[in-house]
Amino acid sequence: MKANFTKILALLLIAGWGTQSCKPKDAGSASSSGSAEKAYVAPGKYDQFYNFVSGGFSGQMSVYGLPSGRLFRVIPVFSVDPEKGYGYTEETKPMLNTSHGFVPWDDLHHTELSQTNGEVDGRWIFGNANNTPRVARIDLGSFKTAEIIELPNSAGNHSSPFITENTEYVVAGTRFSVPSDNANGDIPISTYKENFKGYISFISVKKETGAMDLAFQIECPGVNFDLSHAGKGKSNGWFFFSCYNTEQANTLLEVNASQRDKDFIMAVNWKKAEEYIKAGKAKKMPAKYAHNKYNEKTHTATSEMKSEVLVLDAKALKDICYFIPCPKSPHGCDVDPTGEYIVGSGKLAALIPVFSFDKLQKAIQAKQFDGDYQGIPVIKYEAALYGEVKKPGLGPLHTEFDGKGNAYTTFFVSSEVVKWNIKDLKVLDRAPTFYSVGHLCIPGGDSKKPNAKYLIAYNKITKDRYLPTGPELTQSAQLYDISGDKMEMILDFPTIGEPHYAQAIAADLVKDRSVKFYKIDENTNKYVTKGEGQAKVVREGNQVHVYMTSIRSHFAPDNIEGIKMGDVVYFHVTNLEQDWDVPHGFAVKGANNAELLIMPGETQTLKWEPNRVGIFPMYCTDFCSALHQEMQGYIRVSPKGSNVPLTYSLGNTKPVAKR
Ligand code: K7E
Ligand code: CUA
Repeated sequence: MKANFTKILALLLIAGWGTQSCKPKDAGSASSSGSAEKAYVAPGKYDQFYNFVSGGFSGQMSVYGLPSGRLFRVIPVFSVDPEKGYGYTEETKPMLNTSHGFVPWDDLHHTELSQTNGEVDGRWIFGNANNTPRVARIDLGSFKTAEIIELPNSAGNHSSPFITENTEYVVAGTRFSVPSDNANGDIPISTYKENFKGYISFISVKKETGAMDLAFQIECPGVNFDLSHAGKGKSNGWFFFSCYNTEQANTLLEVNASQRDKDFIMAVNWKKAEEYIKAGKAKKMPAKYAHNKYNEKTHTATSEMKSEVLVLDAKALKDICYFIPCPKSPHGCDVDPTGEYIVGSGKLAALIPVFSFDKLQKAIQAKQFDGDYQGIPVIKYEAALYGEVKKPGLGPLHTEFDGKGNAYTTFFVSSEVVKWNIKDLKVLDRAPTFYSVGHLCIPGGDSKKPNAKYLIAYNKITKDRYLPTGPELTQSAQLYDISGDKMEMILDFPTIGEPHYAQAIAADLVKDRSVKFYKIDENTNKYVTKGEGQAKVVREGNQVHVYMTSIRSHFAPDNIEGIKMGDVVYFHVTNLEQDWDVPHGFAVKGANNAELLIMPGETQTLKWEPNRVGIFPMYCTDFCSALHQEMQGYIRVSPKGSNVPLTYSLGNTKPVAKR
């Protein structure tokens, strides 16, 4: 019977993925013009919310306004971005350094805003790199990636970057179990069960500055950690991770990791883990991981390679990790605003189990265990279960909360959002999505205080919803008004990359902290030029450093001669503007590089190795004034060994460069 059930669900999943067989009946419907007004934000008016949306395989995070759905910015995080020079300038290259060297891309699935007392505070937002495991912190003053930390002993950092209620920790669980980094990894893959381990990481976050550090890891059985959420309120001090592949399969997971009737949610007592760390119970493990920081004064990133991590052994310590059975291949793992209810969403389950934190605590005290799983106690399902939502839909993935006692769960296969009551577990409303929704977001929807005016569904497949654009169609977001009893769709907009999780926050908590420009007096970049009079060109062997300034509407200098073949030229361009919204760009013909896009008061460096003799134009790429098109210059490149002296000028001045 069980096997049959699994087969049916598997078939449904396949069908849903490929052909839209589960397309809702009223799939053609759009929001009516009346409800469209609710999403209308008049030209010149501000939106009520910022929406920070993960870009999936774009590796970036995009920022939209709600309710308008207008795109404001794409923040480069894990992927190079030629538009902004991120990962191309000498200053930003170190941000993408890892133990594998420079990695120009990643897959960002989840965004998580910093919290104070369980409420979103608008200071930072975190993002996870799913491929080469990393966590990034983005500063919501500058909307720039401020810090990236790599995670050792991990592969596929998926259950991340979820945070505790005062942002004490950002956690990250490994999706792929792997042999630990310091073990011999040159072993048969079929020895998974003996040799592969699952590590979860706790990254500490400094209260004032946001500075991250890898505080400790916990070594756990080799399963796949999928998602996680921190306890809050009464369950603060605990973390919950969904795990699948408790079968420990290493091949054909779609079959082999769907065998067991129940997988697990792992409850982690992180306060206890902290005590063990203090008591010296962790072992120091050699590990290699990069920690990259961007400095707002030098406008330069640095990358430091770390060599050690503290590891606690869940099995030996016995009381920091517990497994709670959860049907079946759970994905989302969400905790309600009170901290009492933990919702597990089994992708192949026909119900949603809701666990009770109080019952979990009692079960632990009374040792209501069903044996253990590789040395970790397994709590009896019924002992931790509050109840089950019956027949909610097909393929539940993720749940958010409105703070009024309701939960909203997405269903990938049946393409819908379902609203249900947490207390009586009754379904209250369903709304179709177009199509195959993954994550959803309610502003503050995973915090203690949701701001539940809107719900946004992020859809994987759009099929016939937009104009065709070749073989790949856009993914999309759909906005619902949830202020009433029934969900009402009011807007539908395409997204950048593949959206997974997103978070939203009241605009007032972010907009006033926005940096307008950088003070030129505080610029301590090694190559800053604080005025046109200090602009210069300096030769150091075959390296030529151009200390250049930009201001509306010229560069200083704008004529440079005496560059020779074989030279490596560094243009250190300082934008002298001290006004909001006046970046200058900088590009040179033939440079194997992106442009620079330099914010007011900032210095950025473009490296150029000319490959031929001749005259090379350079120009400003950002339309900065009426005479932007005049903001240009020339560089003369001569043959190696030529005796053309190194000179530079602006207007009539033509000083000879000092050696
Ligand atoms: Cu469900 Cu990677 Cu959070 Cu996507 S994950 S949907
Ligand atoms: Cu500066 Cu255009």
